[in-house]
Amino acid sequence: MEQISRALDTFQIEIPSWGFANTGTRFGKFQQAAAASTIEEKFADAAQVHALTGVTPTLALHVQWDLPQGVKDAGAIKALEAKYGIRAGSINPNLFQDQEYKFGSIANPDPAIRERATSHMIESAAIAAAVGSRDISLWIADGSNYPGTQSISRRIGWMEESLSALHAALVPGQRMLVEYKPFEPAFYHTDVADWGMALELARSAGPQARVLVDTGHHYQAQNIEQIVAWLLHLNALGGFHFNDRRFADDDLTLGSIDPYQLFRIFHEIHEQGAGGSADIAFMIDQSHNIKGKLEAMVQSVVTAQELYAKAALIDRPRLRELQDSSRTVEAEECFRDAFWQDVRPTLRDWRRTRGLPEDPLAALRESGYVERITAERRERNAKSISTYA
Ligand code: PSV
Ligand code: MN
Ligand code: MN
Repeated sequence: MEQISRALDTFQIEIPSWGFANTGTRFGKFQQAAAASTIEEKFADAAQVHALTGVTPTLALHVQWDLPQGVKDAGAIKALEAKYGIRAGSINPNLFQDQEYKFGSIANPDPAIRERATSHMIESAAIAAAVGSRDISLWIADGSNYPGTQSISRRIGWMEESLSALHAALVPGQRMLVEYKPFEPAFYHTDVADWGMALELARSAGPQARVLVDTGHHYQAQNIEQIVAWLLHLNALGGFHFNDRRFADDDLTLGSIDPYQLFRIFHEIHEQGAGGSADIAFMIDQSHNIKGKLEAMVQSVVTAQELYAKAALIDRPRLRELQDSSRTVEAEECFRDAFWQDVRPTLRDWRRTRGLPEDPLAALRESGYVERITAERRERNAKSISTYA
């Protein structure tokens, strides 16, 4: 109980504004009457998740979707923070939706487009400063679809220039997180395709830059926990986007396909004594359209807590001893022993002693919140056909 409590007391996880909105796949989307379509609704939903779980005090914002007027919207965000008791979390510039980004944003061969993309990132840093949020989270969707059609090597230099310009605009304490992804939307080459590229770009940008690991952004056989171990070792891990997948970047709810994967990642964090470190931003990045948005978010938060607690339970001194004497099966069983433990009763106690509902999902159902927002939002959502609010 004590071990679990200590781990959980320092565990918080950020939830994404877009996880409450109607989103879809490349092929279409199934609209949900209860989906949030205004920034206020996203704050309201986030506040509900925080009231039920107690561990989601911040909401990640996507600039184009949530602050369409840029820094001018910062005042409105501050007002929502005060009203709902939820703080703005990471600020995500949008470098992928404008028509002019067809051939890239900060790696576009057109210097005028690179310049505008860079200004957008710098404005995002200004938004972050205005709302008092630390991290600017960068997903560079740039790439190309056919061999020979873009200069892979010149684009590296353009990205370095642009990211250095952003770094120069950061205020002390701010961080820029560089997210990588192997493919999609580009299908021949992606400019920031893996952790090596992200790490090098972060390093060349400067000391306030770190790497962001999205669990859905890897090839199938890749050992993600090993990447995490290396990034921790190099003091280069800025944070995570958690989600799960079966095939590619499926954005399914966290731990739904392979909970053991996330357990192994959390183990590496505890192993290097980085549990509870404010320097590692735990964030959820999921946007499926089958589960109810609120239910899916609560489910993911609870699953994250369970897996984090399980990983904290590993008998580390014993494991080290077994590893050092290469007792393979015993070491593996020591490791798995923690994974197989049912931590849910302890989690219920932990919640009760903190005045939280023992079963946040059941409490969500009993609260009637989803029914209420469904009734309130149904008519407007039925009329809306846009993907993102
Ligand atoms: C891209 O696949 C990504 O993971 C980035 O983090 C974006 O900001 C997010 O998804 C948008 O849904
Ligand atoms: Mn992501
Ligand atoms: Mn993704």
